[in-house]
Amino acid sequence: MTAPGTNPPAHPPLPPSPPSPPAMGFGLSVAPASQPAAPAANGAVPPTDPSAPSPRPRPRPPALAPQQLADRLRVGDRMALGRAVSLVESTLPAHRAAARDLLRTLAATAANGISTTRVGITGVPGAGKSTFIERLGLLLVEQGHRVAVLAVDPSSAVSGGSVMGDRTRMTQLSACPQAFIRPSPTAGHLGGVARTTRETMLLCEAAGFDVILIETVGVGQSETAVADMTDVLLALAVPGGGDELQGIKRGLLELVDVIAVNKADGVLATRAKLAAAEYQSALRMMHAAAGAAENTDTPPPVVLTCSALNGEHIDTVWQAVDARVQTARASGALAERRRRQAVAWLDGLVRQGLHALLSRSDKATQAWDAARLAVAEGRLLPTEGADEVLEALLAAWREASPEHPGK
Ligand SMILES: Nc1nc2c(ncn2[C@@H]2O[C@H](COP(=O)(O)OP(=O)(O)OP(=O)(O)O)[C@@H](O)[C@H]2O)c(=O)[nH]1
Ligand SMILES: [Mg+2]
Repeated sequence: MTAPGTNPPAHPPLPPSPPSPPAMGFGLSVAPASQPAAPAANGAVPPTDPSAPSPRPRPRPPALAPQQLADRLRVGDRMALGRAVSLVESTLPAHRAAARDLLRTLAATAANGISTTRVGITGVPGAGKSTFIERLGLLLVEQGHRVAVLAVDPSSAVSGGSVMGDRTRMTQLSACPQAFIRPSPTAGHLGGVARTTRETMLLCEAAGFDVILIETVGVGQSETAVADMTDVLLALAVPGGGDELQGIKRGLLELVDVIAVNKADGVLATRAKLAAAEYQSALRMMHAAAGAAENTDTPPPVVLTCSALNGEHIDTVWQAVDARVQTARASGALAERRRRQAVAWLDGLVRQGLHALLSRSDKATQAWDAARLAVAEGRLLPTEGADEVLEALLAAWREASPEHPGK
């Protein structure tokens, strides 16, 4: 790492120090080992440059009280936003508590949150999501928006990187002061990633970012997770070898508002148009069938083509996305959607919390295992088994409560 002939830096960057919560406030100057480095002014995680002189340890930034952090965040202080995001991404109990305080403080004075636009962008790996977001982000900034780009990426633990890890597709946008780009946190569990993405979204909105773009790879439950936290879902498709609908899952068709067949350029231009026509007719049929069954009058998804590489028709795609949001905003459907999402978020957190409580207790997990076995062998009714497990959970909760410090 160190060039020949140069002295090794006195303090190597990012030593794997054990997690240690800040003594007070939100300085986060001693970030847990799992934390990303402190964000740069544009919100990007700065690259560690081993050749950079680092003669003295960097002084710890002064700790910020929740109110101070909230105040700085509200005036768009990007450093404060970066710190706040690190805080919500942390799993340390002290940081979790501080993050909750911060979010509560911000929510208490939140302006009309519904004036922001939250867009989910999905598509198979390599569909061109990052290239598209770079183009769209720059277009939106040109129009006077402030744009935050986040990610929900359940596969990051497997791939070892994040969905936007390379950033090479967003070089211009990441240099733009009106944009804030945050790759997905490294936690691989979708529930955890989705939690921090939601919280980060709220922080970005409090900091004045009015368009939030959330990228996700089209695998597993990540599309549903993204649809559950955004106002509108855009799917990027790629022109394939003919059977276009193979590339798009049925479940997704029920979630998506706009489909853009990307890479409509060069030799792929004709195929992209054909693919779009196929999507369009299939969607119309499916939509008519679903509408008849459910008696709904939501409009069918819009299908378009674009080239993120050449920057063609990005504006048309945005207009379609924006039109959906504006219509929903005017009719009250957007407010209703966000209310439902908030309640679903609550439900998910409670379920996760219960599950975590259960799995932290040996007695409760043993009771569950025993009940599953007994139910499978027909010795116990599921209803009785559930009671036993919940009893054990209750006992675990009592043990973990503050009156019982020996948890
Ligand atoms: N021809 C053409 N290539 C494109 C277009 N958009 C993206 N690409 C290329 O497709 C490849 C993948 O692009 P990305 O933007 O990284 O795709 P992605 O969907 O973000 O990929 P993941 O993050 O890995 O899921 C790159 O080589 C891009 O240059 C396009 O409109 N036309
Ligand atoms: Mg990408």
